[in-house]
Amino acid sequence: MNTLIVIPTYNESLNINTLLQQLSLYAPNAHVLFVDDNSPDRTADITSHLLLNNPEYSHHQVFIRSGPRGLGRAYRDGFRIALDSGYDTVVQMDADLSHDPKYLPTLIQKCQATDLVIGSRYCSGGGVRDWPRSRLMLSRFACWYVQRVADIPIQDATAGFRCWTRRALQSIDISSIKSEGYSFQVEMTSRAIRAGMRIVETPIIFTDRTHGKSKISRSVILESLLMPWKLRFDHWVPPVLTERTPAAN
Ligand SMILES: Nc1nc2c(ncn2[C@@H]2O[C@H](COP(=O)(O)OP(=O)(O)OP(=O)(O)O)[C@@H](O)[C@H]2O)c(=O)[nH]1
Ligand SMILES: [Mg+2]
Repeated sequence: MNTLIVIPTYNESLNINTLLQQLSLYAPNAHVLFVDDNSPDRTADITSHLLLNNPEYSHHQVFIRSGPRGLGRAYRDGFRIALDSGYDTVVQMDADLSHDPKYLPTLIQKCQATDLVIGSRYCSGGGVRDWPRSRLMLSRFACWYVQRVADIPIQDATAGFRCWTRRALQSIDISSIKSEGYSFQVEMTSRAIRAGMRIVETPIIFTDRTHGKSKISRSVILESLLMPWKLRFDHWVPPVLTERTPAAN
């Protein structure tokens, strides 16, 4: 089974070295694709330098995007590359070490028996470490809101630590996903459910980042409030047919 770990990066230069070491430890056979948006702190250069100078990282790559930046944009490109390159299993995770690579073996192994595995903070056994109370409450509210409004029966639908099968990613028209922030995860989950994919949550302990800054913005929060309503409405509309049977003469 060949696995690609897709990691979007924006100003994560202080985290990359530790992340690469941890990835080698916990997922030595996986390939890694960093998708960088021309980070001003030179994350892409620093990462490329580390990859060039360590033979054990020879299968890893850095993809530098051009055009407007965004988490959703980076994931859309990363998933497209993963599918075009023929990977069977695709992991997505943050670069800031909030997603502990020690969970990778479990995520990848559980994915063999299902379509999508979500590393979940809010299922039994999961949790969050070091977040201020206000941040935890915002995150819990977001998950409750998504469950209710978009009718997604997942306890941590905003989670960004996931393992997808090729089949699950192919079941989603990724280029038509519009979201940028947390909503990207929610929209992908909703589409996977609509496509009949099986989803399993596995507990993780999420730790707040120690280096670098969060990229959460007001627009990301606004999008998170609106997107669940769009998804709820989409449930009422039949999927668009992309192929037509030629009319009989
Ligand atoms: N390529 C790219 N990556 C991004 C962008 N915004 C965020 N990221 C990356 O996406 C991941 C999650 O972003 P974070 O800023 O950690 O957001 P968060 O995890 O929701 O919030 P905090 O953990 O509080 O910082 C990290 O690896 C970021 O570097 C972007 O515009 N482009
Ligand atoms: Mg983070």
